[in-house]
Amino acid sequence: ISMEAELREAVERGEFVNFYQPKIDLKTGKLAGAEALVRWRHPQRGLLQPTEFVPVLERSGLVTQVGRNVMQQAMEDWRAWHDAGLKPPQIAVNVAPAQFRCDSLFDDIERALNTAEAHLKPLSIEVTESSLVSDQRRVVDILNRVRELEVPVAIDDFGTGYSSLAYLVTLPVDVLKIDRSFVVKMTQDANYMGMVQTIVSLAHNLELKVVAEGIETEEEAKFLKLLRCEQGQGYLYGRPLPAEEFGKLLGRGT
Ligand code: G
Ligand code: G
Ligand code: MN
Ligand code: NA
Repeated sequence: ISMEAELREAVERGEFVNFYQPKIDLKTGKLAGAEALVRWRHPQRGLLQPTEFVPVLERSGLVTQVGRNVMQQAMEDWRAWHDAGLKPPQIAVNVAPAQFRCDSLFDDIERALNTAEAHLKPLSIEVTESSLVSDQRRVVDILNRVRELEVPVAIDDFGTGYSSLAYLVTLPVDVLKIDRSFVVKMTQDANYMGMVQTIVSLAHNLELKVVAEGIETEEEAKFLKLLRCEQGQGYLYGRPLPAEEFGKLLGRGT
C-alpha cells in the first residue's frame, strides 16, 4: 500500500491531530499566541511528524482537505478553551500553497472563524513564500479579504524561499516569521547576526511585526529582545503540545 493511499484512509479515519506550540511576547514574557502543527496518529507507527507526511499530502492534493480540518479543529479547540473559562490566545494555522489554488479557502477560513468568537480574533494564518510567488493577483485578493476578517497574515520561513524583497512591500501581510535556520546560526556567526538584525529592521520599516522561530537558548532570546523582535517561538518557551496539554498550560495562566 502506497503512502498516498494510506494517507487517503487516514483522512477518512480522522487520524490527524493538532498540536499547539506557544508564541511568547518577548518584552513581557507572556503567552501571545500559538501555532497549530499537525501530527499523524498512525495506527501502527505511532505519532508522526509533518516532515514525514506533509510533502506527500502536498503532492497528492490531500493537503487542502487536511489543512481545512486543521483550521476547523483549531477553532473548535479555541472555542472549547474559551467555554471552559480559559483565555486562549490567537491560533496561527499554516496554509499550504495548494490551499490558495482551491476555491474554498476564504469560505473555509470564514467558517472556522465563526466556530470561535470571531470578534476576539482567534485566528491568524501563516503562508510560505512559495504561496506568494505564483498567481499574485489572486493571492493578493484572497489575503485582502482574509485581513478584512481581522485574520492577520504571516510570511512563514522568511528568507528561505524565492520571493523578492519587492513582494514584502506590495503584499498585504502583517507579520514576518524569521526561519529557525537563521536563529540557530545567529549566536555562532556574525554574518547571520547581521542578517537577522537587517531582517528585523526591514520588517519594522514596513510596519510588520516579527516572530522568531526555533529559539532554544536564553542567549538567542536576549539578542532578539535587543533587536525589538516582538514574539518568539521555540523549545526555550515550549514544545508543540496536544490540545489537552495546551489547555492545562492555559489553566496555569502563563
Ligand atoms: O511541526 P513541525 O513540528 O515538525 O512542522 C514541520 C513542518 O510542517 C513545518 O514547516 C510546518 O510549517 C509544517 N506543518 C505543520 N503543520 C502543518 C499544517 O497543518 N499544514 C501545513 N501545510 N504545514 C504544516
Ligand atoms: O511552520 P513551520 O516550519 O515554521 O513549523 C515550525 C517547526 O519548527 C515545527 O516543526 C516545530 O516543531 C519546529 N520547532 C519549533 N520550535 C523549535 C525549536 O526550538 N527547535 C527546533 N529544532 N525546532 C523547533
Ligand atoms: Mn509555520
Ligand atoms: Na517556519
